[in-house]
Amino acid sequence: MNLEQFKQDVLTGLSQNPKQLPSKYFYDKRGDELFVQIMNMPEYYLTRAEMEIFQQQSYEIISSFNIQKGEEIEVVELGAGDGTKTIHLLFELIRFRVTFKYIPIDISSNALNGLEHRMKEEIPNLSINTLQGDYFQMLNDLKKSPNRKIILFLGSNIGNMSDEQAKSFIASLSQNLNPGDKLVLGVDLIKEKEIVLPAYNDAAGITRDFNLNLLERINRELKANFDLAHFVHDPEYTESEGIAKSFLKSTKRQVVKIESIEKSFVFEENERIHTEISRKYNDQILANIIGKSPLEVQDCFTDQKSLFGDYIINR
Ligand code: AVJ
Repeated sequence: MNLEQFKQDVLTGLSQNPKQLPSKYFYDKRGDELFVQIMNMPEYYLTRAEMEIFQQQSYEIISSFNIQKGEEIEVVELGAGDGTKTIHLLFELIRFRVTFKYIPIDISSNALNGLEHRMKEEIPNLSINTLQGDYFQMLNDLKKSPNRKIILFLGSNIGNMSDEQAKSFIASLSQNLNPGDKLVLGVDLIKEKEIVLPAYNDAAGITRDFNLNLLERINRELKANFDLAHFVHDPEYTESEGIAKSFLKSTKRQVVKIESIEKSFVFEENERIHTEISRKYNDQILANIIGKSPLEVQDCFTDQKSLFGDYIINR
């Protein structure tokens, strides 16, 4: 992570009214660890629901790819993850004797190395080609390949984007695909507050620690003096909007100094910093995101409780 960019983003975000910080900065070493804990907590249904889809419907998912006899494909995953969902899909491709290459793309070479190691343990003769770098840069390089590509963007990772950001992401993605390529897009589905809000406000306080860790990171990396005892985790969700939002709320009037940018920021009592959005989807919202791009929805696989959806989208 680039320190100058981090300084700039913190300065810009905290100078705004209302204050905000980009959620991508959650993921330092501690943040990565806390996110693994989040995925394992009882309230965070997303990971289990998508896992169920891949465990139970990988055959139907690969059938939707319409792979021809003798066709070679490339399975390109955006964001390395831990591979535990993807492996079900790869096992199914192997069972049907499909020739494929697995190409995970991530900005973290650490994450890629871990993933490659685990995948090779499960599938010793797996043809895997990890790519470290920017998604679109890498996809552009892959565009030359004559083989059809299946792009995986799982885990509701698109959820952290605003609808505008998601639209431009989908537009850039489609520009880097060839006709016939497909996208498997994993999204959390809109549902009642009683289920969604606890996923972002767990009883054990792991999500609170995850959110507050952002301030700890700023303290450490930008020499700031946020007093974590005077900020609280403050999430909200309304089903009509379909967006879970996380905030850090100042419990008193306080001034925070950030030495490395030579700036101080005043926080009023109950003033909030907006730290994350987690967009939930349905067919209409996805249709709006896809808009006039040359993509079209083919199918959607959901878990038995319809908590989560994996959309099959055609280029
Ligand atoms: C990694 C974006 C899917 O929004 O559900 C989990 C991140 N933040 N708990 C999500 C997250 C707080 C997560 N995504």
